[in-house]
Order: sequence, then structure tokens, then C-alpha cells
Amino acid sequence: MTMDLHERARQILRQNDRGGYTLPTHGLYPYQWNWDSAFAAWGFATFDLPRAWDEFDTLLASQWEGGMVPHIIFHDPDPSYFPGPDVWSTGQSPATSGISQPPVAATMVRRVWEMNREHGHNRLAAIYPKLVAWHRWWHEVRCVHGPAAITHPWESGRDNCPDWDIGMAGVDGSNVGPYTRRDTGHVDPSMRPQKEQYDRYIAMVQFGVSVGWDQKRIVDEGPFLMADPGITFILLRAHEDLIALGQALGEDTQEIAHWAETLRAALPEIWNPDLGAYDAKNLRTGEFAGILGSGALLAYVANAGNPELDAHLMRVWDAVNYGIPSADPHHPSFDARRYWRGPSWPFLNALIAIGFRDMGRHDLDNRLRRETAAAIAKNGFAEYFDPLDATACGGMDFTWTAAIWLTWAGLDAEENRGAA
Ligand code: 9WN
Repeated sequence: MTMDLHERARQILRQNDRGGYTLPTHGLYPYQWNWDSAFAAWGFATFDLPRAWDEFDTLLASQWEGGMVPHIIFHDPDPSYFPGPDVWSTGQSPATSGISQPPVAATMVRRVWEMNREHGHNRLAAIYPKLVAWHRWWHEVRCVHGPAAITHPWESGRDNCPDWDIGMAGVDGSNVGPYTRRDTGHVDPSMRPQKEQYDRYIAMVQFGVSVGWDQKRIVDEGPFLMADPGITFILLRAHEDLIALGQALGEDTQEIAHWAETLRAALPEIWNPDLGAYDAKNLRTGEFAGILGSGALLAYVANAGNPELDAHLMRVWDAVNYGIPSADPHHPSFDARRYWRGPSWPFLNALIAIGFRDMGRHDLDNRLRRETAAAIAKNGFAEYFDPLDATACGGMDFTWTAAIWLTWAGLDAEENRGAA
């Protein structure tokens, strides 16, 4: 039975493989997504190391001149996804979106490299300068206010989480013109963002097009700019992983160390004393979102936890049964099956668990792994799960869910297999 899940996970990665890059899932997401790819590589590394490195190469091959690595790479036009390359209209080749996504790649590169340093040495040396250029872009373009800022909720990777509601309220989505969503044709609309949110998402894309995707202008004048605790912690962790990789290559890593120090020094700016936790902040108004979400709990991956945050973690986690919820179950906006407004996301649990292990909190790691594995064993390799009853939500046969089964969630099952 457990054997089947390992086989199935590998099969999903193979099925979603388009030759050098991996689709998040067939149908719903027919392109290469940035942070999905980093997790895909981690999964591939458990059974095909060269293929894992190929995934990083393909992702970084689409880096923009200024260093940004885009959030979607539209390798082969496919009408089943909206908004496609024509809407983004960034003028890149291959076509890409015009925003980035959480820079988890360096952290995953380090994990893959550590699996076989000899094999990985040249592969690492080839992409290291691109990773440095991408991190420099984050520091110079998105961290100008201190913490990492996002210019579109899609940039956070946690699209419709309640963190962004206050920023979204300031975006006018009434003039975007007619369009047809494709996502709601693939999955139950009650598990996806609502139309008012989609109108605003499109308005922000149209703004990017109107300024020729000038990233500085988007930060200075765009309709949406919020500090994201999630990216801030992921970037901080990734800076530290990049330093370790650079040192292994004999590179001078002082510049990266400076970015990491500057970012850590900015953490008090995203600490909301009224909430007693890290919080998203609208950088146009200075207002905090006032809700605990999974972005704040990524603090553990950057060794930025503290007793107050621990209390919140246990409060929200104990309120559900299958992993860490993406939004506070005690908050009125909680919605157990609507995307980032409550569901538990296996890959994000895996990322937070890296932090737990680094802190020596193996009890928390074990609990999170058990609960995540139970949801997958019960209902398959879903995109996300209802954290109360493990109902499978969103797309199925999902790449990053399969990847983290092989690297983390399925480890207990793997041990039992060995013992059997
Ligand atoms: C928009 C692919 C991506 C993930 C994101 C997730 C979702 C896209 C969408 O799917 O976002 O980028 O169309 O909903 O929120 O984290 O990378 O799996």
C-alpha cells in the first residue's frame, strides 16, 4: 500500500515532466511555475539527480536581464490557462509573466547538491551566478522598504490569502474588460479565488503592461505594494543557503551576507505588536493586515521564531487535524476549502518542517509529517487539503505534493517498507 504511494509519486513527476521542466499539474497549470519547479527538482533528486539539475537550469534560463526570475514560463502556448502570454505581454522569449515568486530555489539547490556533492559540483557552478543575480534583484528592487515586498498577490505564491485583502481593497478592478477564467473550468469554483479578486489580479497585470514591466515603476507607482512575511523568510533562508553554496565553490559571499543581515534587521518592521505575530503590511499606507497566516509561520525556516509566535502556531494548528492551515481558523475570513484562505498545503508544511528540524524540534516535525502523510494517504496527491477532514482540493496528481512525499512526508512509510 505504502509502496504504491512511492511508485505513484514518481509516476506523477514523470507524467508532469515536459522534458526539462515540470507542470504543476496537467490541465489547470500547463506551464512552468517558479517555486513549483524548485520543489519538483527536490523530488526528482530522490531518483534522478541529473533531471533534478535540469529543472533548475530550465527555470534560470528564463531570467530577465535585471536578474528577476519570472513566476511563469510559457514554454508552449496552451489555451487552458488564463491569463496567458498575450495578456502578460512581457516581450520575453520564451514568453514569461512579469512578476517573480518566492525564491526558494537556492534552498532546494542546496538540498539537491548535498545529496551528491561530487555529481552536483559543475551543475551548481553553472547556475550559482544566476542565483546570486536573482537574490541581488530581490535586495535592490523588492526590498527597498526593508522587508521583501510583493507587487501582485501572485508574486507571494499564496494568492488569495487574507493577508492581501487590505491591499487588494485599494485596487480598482472595475475596468479590466471582459475575460474568461479557465481555472474554474478545471476545479470546483468554491475552492478558487472569487471574481472580485480575479478582476483586481488582471488590473495589476494591465498596470505592468502599461509601464512596459518597468519593475522600479511598478514598485513606486503600482496599484499594490505589500510587505510579505512569507517571501521575507524564504529569501532570508535562501540567502543563507546561497552563502553555503558559494563558500563550497570558493566564491566571495560577503555581498550575500550583507543582504541577509539587512533583511534580518528589517524583521521588526513586519512584527505587528497588536497581533503579537509577524504580519503582512500595506506599504502604501503602513497598515498591518491583522491576521495570522502561513506566511508568518515561515519564520521557522529562517530561524526567526519566538515564544509569542510559538503560541500562535499551536493555537491555529491545534484547531485543525491535517497540517498547518494557511489562515487562522479562528478568524472570520477562514474558509477551509478556498485555496489560501484556510486549506493545508503539503509543500508548505514540508518547508516549515525544515525550520522545525533545524531548531531541533523533531516533535513538531514528526507531527507535521504524520498529519500531511495521513491526508495524502487518505485522499491522494492533491494540490491542497481541507485541514479539518482532509478533503482533497484543487488540482490532483500534483507535482509538489508528489515531490514532498518522496523527500519528507513519505519518510515514515519508507522506513516501514524497509523494516517489512
Ligand atoms: C497563479 C502553480 C501555482 C502556484 C501558486 C498557486 C497557484 C496560480 C494560479 O498555482 O497560483 O500563479 O493560477 O492560481 O497559488 O502558489 O505556484 O501551482
